Amino acid sequence: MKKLHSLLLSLATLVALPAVHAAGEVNLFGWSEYVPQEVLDGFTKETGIKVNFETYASNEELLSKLVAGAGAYDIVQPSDYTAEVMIRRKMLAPLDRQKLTNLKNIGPQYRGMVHDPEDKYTVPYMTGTVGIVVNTAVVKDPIKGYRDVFQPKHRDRLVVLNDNREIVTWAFYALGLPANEVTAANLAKARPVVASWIKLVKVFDSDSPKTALLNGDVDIGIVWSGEAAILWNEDKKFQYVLPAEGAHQFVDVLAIPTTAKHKDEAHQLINYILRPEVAKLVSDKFPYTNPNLAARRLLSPEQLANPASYPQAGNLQPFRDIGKAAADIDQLVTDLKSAN
Ligand code: N2P
Repeated sequence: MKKLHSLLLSLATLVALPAVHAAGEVNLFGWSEYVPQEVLDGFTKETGIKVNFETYASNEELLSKLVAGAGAYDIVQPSDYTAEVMIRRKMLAPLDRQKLTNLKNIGPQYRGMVHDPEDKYTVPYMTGTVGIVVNTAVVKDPIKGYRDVFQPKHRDRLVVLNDNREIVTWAFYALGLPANEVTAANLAKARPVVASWIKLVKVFDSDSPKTALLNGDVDIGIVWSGEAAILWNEDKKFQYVLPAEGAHQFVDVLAIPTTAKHKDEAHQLINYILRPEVAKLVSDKFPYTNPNLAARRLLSPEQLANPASYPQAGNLQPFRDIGKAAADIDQLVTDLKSAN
């Protein structure tokens, strides 16, 4: 009996071996400063699947590289409005829900959202807002909105995201225009505002806008909320303000391109990231708003009290797919920057 048992055991090992060797790889194309390396290492340790990781700093960069390098990426991480574009252009593969057993950890308010009403193509990764950070040790006057930021007295004391859609939308908000009504007439109204604002900015940085604030190179920023949350953790003098005129709320998602060559591995990595203890590691390193409610329950009271990570309700709106107008926005900001 004992012999039979050990024979069966060694048979099992033999059968299992090829599976270990077959453990493949998965190519992740994600935002910079957003996916902790230890999450990817943990996945590789457990599954043997190697994760190749490349980063970008804007949705436009993601789209152009994905088109150019079709087949090179197995998981991408677009913002909601860019996922909408990709779904419309049939660039995303439908997800196999059977393989995403941890999807249940995502809060109901983050399911069936407008960019993917049936949760067919995307899984929420992190959500957040774009708002103002003020170094209150230096800036004493109250900063409530975009117009308070872009004052001549703040010339060369500002860092803002290097993101054309964001910048133009701030001007829309300041003018009282609806964020997603990107018509030629509205762009013409925004143009002089953006032109005057760009002149005041010292640093354009989407990767790590916190750095210029931490170094004291600038005193005010318009940044991703997770960057603001890191600053608050460093020093409470960095206060987060959701602009009174209105602010962008984003949901960044994980999705699998139709051209992906490792779809099974991609599902495995997405499901791994959806585990509460793994999604918690994301919050620990990059304190955005975690849509994984099971992970949120593992966060400390301090993490949940960070006003940039978990802000009180503001005037928040999502960006939507604006079709060809996205190219008009790019053109406008590129022109104004080169004229500067
Ligand atoms: C991470 C930026 C993520 C926010 N660096 C973009 N929606």
